[in-house]
Amino acid sequence: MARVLHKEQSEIHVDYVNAPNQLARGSPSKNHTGRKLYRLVGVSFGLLCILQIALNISLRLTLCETAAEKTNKQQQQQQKTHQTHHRWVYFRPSFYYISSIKKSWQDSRDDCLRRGADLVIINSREEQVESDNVMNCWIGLTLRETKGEWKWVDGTPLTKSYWGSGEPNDYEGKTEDCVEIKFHDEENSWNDIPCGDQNFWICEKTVAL
Ligand code: GN1
Ligand code: CA
Repeated sequence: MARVLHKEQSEIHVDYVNAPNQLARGSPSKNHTGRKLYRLVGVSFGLLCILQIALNISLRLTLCETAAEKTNKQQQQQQKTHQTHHRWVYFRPSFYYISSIKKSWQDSRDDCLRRGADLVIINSREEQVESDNVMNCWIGLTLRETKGEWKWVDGTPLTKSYWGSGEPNDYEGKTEDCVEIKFHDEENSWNDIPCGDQNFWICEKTVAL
């Protein structure tokens, strides 16, 4: 193998004959590569740590957000439930809801049905007196599709009635097939009016307590 070509080179370059010994001790270039490798491993590890921390933070933030969203949703649901129930009043044995807007008889009934109730059926004097605190409210009594017989929304026929004076009268030849409580504070307070008229309404929900 090449020993030394020039004198200068012999001063500068390593004698290959001695190379195995030098390798055993570890050459400077090998040391350099090793350091590079250590540095690379170190940097990679550092990067991995940073990535892990970032992941942890983002995961925690997401979980916190999800928990906050859940609490928010629960609160909204509670609020909604409260809003839908706070206008119900209890009068044994039922809960009553008095609307704050007006609708036709059928639309009013549909609203009650959506609330798990139906238009009020008055089957006691107490119930009539209690319902009489309102004016112009639909009740669950109709002639519609009943072959001329007054019937409650549960299909039972009318036995005890509380018609106002002169009612029912199909006023001025109009078809007045639905019933409202018309006269405030009078026991005989019912009036027949056209089912398409706009009125407030009373829903009744019977619940076993
Ligand atoms: C009449 O005038 P008013 O609205 O109080 C009528 C009722 C009718 C109603 C129709 C004594 O009541 O029977 O259903 O119009 N009252 C009388 O709008 O005839
Ligand atoms: Ca009438």
